[in-house]
Amino acid sequence: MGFFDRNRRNLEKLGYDPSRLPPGQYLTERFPVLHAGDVPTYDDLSTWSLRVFGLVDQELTLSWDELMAMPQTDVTLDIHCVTKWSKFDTTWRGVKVADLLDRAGLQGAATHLLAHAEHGYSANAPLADVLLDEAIVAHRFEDEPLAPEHGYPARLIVPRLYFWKSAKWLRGLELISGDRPGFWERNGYHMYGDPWREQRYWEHRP
Ligand SMILES: Nc1nc2c(c(=O)[nH]1)N[C@H]1C(S)=C(S)[C@@H](COP(=O)(O)O)O[C@H]1N2
Ligand SMILES: [Mo]
Repeated sequence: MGFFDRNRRNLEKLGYDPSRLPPGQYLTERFPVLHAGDVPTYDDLSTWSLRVFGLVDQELTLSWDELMAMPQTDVTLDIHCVTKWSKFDTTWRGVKVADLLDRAGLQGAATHLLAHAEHGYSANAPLADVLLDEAIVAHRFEDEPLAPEHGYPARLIVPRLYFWKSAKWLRGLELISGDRPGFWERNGYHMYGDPWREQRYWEHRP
């Protein structure tokens, strides 16, 4: 029996419902770090801002303090990386994307979100997925500020989709009409990325 089968069988022994693990994934207790490029450093959050723009009535540029002053939500979720590790019951705190979009005035023509991060990283997701209650701009993980390598000061959390959609070092939320590929999507990853359907890569790659 190979590593993946043993890992899956071990779930029950650990007290987890094995159906929580999507196909082709293994469970880890660790928190691997995965990204392209360097980890940005922030000496001073007074220069940080989060821009909400595109198909909104009122473009927003929120300061760190303004983001912190918004209602805060705690979410618990299982994360699934396209490189096959999953981690259960991670807890995050942050501001609902839905609240940010309400505040900016989401326009009817918007169908998708393109998240923008430091160093030009981006990731797309349909609006329906980022309007879920668990979709947040997170600034705490397991009751601590985010570690630099996990996205400090803030990252997007897109529940239910592969974790590459959850952009670390988030700086912008762009509302667009029609789908547009982000960084990994332009490099062969799936436009949607549902772990339960193993939508890892494009089905027809050039
Ligand atoms: N800004 C940025 N966010 C990113 C990435 C990246 O390269 N840059 N990689 C994504 C990928 S592929 C994964 S699996 C997760 C990993 O998050 P972690 O390092 O906190 O585990 O971050 C996602 N967010
Ligand atoms: Mo990933």
